Amino acid sequence: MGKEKILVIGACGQIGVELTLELRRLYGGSSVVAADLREENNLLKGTGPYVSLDVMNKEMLHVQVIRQNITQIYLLAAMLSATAEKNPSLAWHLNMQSLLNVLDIAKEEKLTKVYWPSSIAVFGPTSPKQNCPQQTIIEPVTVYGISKYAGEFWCNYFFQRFHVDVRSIRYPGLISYKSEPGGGTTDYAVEIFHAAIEQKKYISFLKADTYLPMMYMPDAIRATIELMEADASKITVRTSYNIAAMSFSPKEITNAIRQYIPEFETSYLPDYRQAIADSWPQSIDDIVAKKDWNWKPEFDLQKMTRDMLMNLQPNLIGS
Ligand code: VAH
Repeated sequence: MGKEKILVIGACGQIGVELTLELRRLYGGSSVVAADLREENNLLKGTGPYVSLDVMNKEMLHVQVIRQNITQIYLLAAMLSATAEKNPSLAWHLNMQSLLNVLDIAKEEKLTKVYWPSSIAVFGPTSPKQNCPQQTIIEPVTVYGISKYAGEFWCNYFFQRFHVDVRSIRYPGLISYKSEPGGGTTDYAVEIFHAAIEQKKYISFLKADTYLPMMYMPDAIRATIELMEADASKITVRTSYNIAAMSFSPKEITNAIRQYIPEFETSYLPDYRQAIADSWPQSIDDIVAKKDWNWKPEFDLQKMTRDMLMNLQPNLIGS
């Protein structure tokens, strides 16, 4: 196989920044082209090529794939759950057409691989709340969940029908310190760290006991790359893999932070995002990912909290 050339679309988003940096660390800066509608993220500057690109402009995207000799595409651009509820038709259009543009081009240009993230948001209120399995009743009630579940079937279709090697993971809520999340229902779990450090208090838009599946970004990035590097013969799921690391509530993460910032206080003012969170499972069964490609998380709530605070406010953490 010739030298791989990766295009990361949505490279300036919460996942995109860290995924681009890790792909460049593994494969070399010049082998990973970062693309986004937005201005290049400061953390990416000087680490490899950057192109301004609108994934909804299929012709322009096709030109870039050919011009840059792209062999793999990671498509991370999407409108997340909370924002999508405010713009249903725009969210559906962006989340679906971007994927169809990429899958069509991958088929035409015979790309070696495509990555596209799904989410535990595909599950709805009729799915099991605890240890929600890979295959079960799946009836999404959010635009984001509907678009991600539909996208999973498009991935499976392009694999079965056109042999496009597209792979996908249903991410839990992701927590990171390098780049801001954008418009998600789980974003409270990132905001709370910044509020704890800066104001010593936080107003949570979810109730104290709202349990959700969550994951620290380093685990999510490693899972993505392990899935993409797995031998194709090991991949038995061509919709999207469940993966899990931990589940916690706003109350629990507050207590974890208070171990380092004792005076930190959280108050609770649920908003429209509470109904979105209540429609999702509280925990995920990822036995299939463990079996197929040896998935294993490394960060739990305590380890994540320590790492987040160590990176956001080093003097908080003793030796
Ligand atoms: C969101 N962070 O909140 C995303 C994620 C499981 C949630 O997909 O929309």
